[in-house]
Amino acid sequence: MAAEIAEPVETGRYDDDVEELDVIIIGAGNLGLYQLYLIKRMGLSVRAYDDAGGVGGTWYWNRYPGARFDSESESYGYSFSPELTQEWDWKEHFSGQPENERYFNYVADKFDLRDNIVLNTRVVAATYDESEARWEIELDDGRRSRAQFVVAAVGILSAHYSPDFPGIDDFEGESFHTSRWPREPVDLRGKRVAVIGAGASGVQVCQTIAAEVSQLTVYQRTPHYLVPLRNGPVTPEEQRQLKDRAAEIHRLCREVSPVGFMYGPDPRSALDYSKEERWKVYEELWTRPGFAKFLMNFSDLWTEDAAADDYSEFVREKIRERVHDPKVAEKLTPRTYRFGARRVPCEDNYYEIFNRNNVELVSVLDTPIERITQKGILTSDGEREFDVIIYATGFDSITGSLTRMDIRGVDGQRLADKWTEGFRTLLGMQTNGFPNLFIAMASSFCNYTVCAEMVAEWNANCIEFVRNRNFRSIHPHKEAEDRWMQHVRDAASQGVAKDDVSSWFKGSNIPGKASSTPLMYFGSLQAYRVELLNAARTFEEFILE
Ligand code: N01
Repeated sequence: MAAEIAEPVETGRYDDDVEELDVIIIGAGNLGLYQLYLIKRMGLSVRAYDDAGGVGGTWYWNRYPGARFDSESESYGYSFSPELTQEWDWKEHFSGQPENERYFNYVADKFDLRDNIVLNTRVVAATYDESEARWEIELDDGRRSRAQFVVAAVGILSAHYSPDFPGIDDFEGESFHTSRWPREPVDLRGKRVAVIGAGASGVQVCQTIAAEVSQLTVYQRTPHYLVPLRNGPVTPEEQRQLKDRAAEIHRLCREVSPVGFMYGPDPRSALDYSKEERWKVYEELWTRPGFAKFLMNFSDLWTEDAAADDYSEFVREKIRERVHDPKVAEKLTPRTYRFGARRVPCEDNYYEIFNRNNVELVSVLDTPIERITQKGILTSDGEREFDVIIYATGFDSITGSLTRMDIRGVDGQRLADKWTEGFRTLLGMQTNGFPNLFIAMASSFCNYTVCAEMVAEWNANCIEFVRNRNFRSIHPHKEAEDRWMQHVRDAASQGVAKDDVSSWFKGSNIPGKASSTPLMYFGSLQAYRVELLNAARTFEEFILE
């Protein structure tokens, strides 16, 4: 049943130098594919461009060993088509990259999207023509296309980031970034491998390769709180039950869980119970797969300081139980911020790899990386030699993939200039001075597909509204942006969200990036949905021309 991964094909057709369209979509990943489906269904001319050689976005690029969902597969799959949900069999509860890539290819085929997708093609610039109220985009091969609307479905984590270590080009071995992993298999067996970065990507790589490499050295800066994933195959009986429950699962994700998962929080307050009672609840939930162990937990773990402190100590205790050497365990234990202040990665056997003789943990807080050398990595305690260096150093999130393009709005203003002091939008959807540009970031803090579907639907409705009412363009008032950005700041000012730790949620993981305003919205998904519905009720926060 699973679709084969299509070979990269060039599907765009150009009769003229400049193709005229109704809608241009930048990106053929999770959000872009659904956006394309919706726009096609409206009968508009549309093309999606993607610099990847295939569809799937994140699940095309992040093909490093061990890459997989940490949302339950059935909640990460689209909900818009009951037929698709019934046809597609997820093989694992937390599906791996190869199957995820097949899923998005299956979607592209099933909904006949391929003819509208141009692969291997990067959008380098987009310029708004005020006199015609149309965008013109320039592609990396010099071709151009024009459309009334542009949906930048470029993904929240697609602009990969590599620190500017001195000597990075001197290294004579092989180097890879997790997010630009080659399509051809990389043989790491018996090699001396360094992994720089210990976030979700680094953790998945390390636990997957530790047993096959001759030496693994993990360069960690800030330790994460990690929770066990507890993945497993979906049995035929579970498959049937999941399909029977599909509508309910999708409703839970959209309407009940504050963060788009298939389970809701316990409304009780942790602080109403004794420590013994609380830790009994934590222990019971700890046996559950994925995020359930904290998303089904007391609802105030994130908002009440004392509750957050308590749960953080519980998770620290779990780390100490699994790592034999107390000094190594201490290096792996977060002390400077609370559980949930950064995106929590899941793991299978990550902590146990540090009990192996061939794995070493280097805390770059104690011994900073000074330079990359011809043979390996030099830290303040000396040089270690490697055959391979893997950079698991993350992303210039949310804004990075937009500001790397030359996007110019009204009066030639550059988007990158507008956001020098920080990210400014209304609802993460549009920004003043850039009419008819949909940022399409799914930037509510939640299970990605759940928010991505809402965002794509909002964009499609908005485009329909503008066209049906014979407006030329839409973009938000500055005052509306001010209101929204204050709301975003307020939502991030409570509980663990206010902890001071480097995070892609805020942009503080990138040196020099403005990080005073969060890039993500930390209110509940339901609050975000109400904001979206209200905005589309009257569009009074928008300038319509
Ligand atoms: O990136 P990260 P990621 N010197 O930013 C370190 C999603 N995702 O690719 O913590 C030394 O989390 C950096 O150190 P520090 C998920 O949403 C999902 O791992 O900043 N180290 C950190 O350890 C996730 O949150 C899955 O101090 C440096 C690491 O690099 C998001 O993607 C799987 C450094 C970067 O960690 C990003 O995850 C994978 C330097 N100069 C990813 N600069 C799923 O399971 C950076 N680092 C679905």
